[in-house]
Amino acid sequence: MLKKLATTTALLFSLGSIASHAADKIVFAIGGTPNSLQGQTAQEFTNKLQARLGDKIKVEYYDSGQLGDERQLIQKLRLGTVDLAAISSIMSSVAPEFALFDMPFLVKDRQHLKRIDDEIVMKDLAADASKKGLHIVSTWENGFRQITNNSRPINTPADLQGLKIRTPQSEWRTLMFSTWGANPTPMAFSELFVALQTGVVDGQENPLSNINGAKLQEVQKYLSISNHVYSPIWLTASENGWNKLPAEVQSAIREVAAETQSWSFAKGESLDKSLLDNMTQAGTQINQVDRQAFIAASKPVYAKFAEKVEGGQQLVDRAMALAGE
Ligand code: EAX
Repeated sequence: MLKKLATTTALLFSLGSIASHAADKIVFAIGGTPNSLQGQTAQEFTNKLQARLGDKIKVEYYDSGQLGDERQLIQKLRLGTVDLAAISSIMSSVAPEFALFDMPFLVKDRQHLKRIDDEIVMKDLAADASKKGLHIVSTWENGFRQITNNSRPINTPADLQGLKIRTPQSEWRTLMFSTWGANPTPMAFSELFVALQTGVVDGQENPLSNINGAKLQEVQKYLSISNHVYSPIWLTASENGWNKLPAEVQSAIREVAAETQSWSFAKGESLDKSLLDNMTQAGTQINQVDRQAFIAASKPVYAKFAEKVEGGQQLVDRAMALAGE
């Protein structure tokens, strides 16, 4: 009897583990809203991947943090309850080298980003993430980030003095904003609308498509175009989860993700233009920041990166050398 019970238990366990790595579905989740660029990109990827995989495997896609914010999604990747997730600024909390993308005014344009992706992200940063158990599949666009707030137009860092600015849960983004004189308040994106509406924070910084996707302009008066950071968003799996996928599913994901990259850069470029027009018409007060004043005030952030992250200075130098003319 005891033996039989033990055998049954063993059988149940093995069935359980087969079920949790079932090859018949891929769970994919993001934190952003459906009409943000990351939401549109993730939907595009889901549609193409589903078409490519056919009926055998169902791609189950969840947006708007339904399965958790990005921090929780990283945990779920590790646990194996989520197979793929789009992870943005908080990637530097997993592997500090990713804070390269938190060096203000480093990425010049999308061509520059593409070169950084090929030469640095996929060669070096992906290896750094891998050591922490995460597998970077592809780099998509979250976007060039801009500052909004309810107090005044931001022209120079002095205008940020005393303002409570929500940042993602990234120590580097908070360092950037405190270096500029603001009072940074990290929180999950899903909590942001209410925090702005109730005045818990005065402002925030995000790409236009995230601002528009979450209707933040309804609770913000001023938009200051700063392009202070280009945030990529990484299509990410856990190393364990990825290695369990059949080779043909891995290559389908990789190839569809690479096609989606070009789609996301092109879409990001067009949204940056159209959304600015939308927001002007909606009555948001828009200005351009004094870029030189911000660059001058950003030196301590670069210095800290070189000091705290092993090989940090080299990463910055290599990324800058890829800027072209
Ligand atoms: O889904 O937390 C943030 O501000 C990031 O831009 C995130 O990607 C939003």
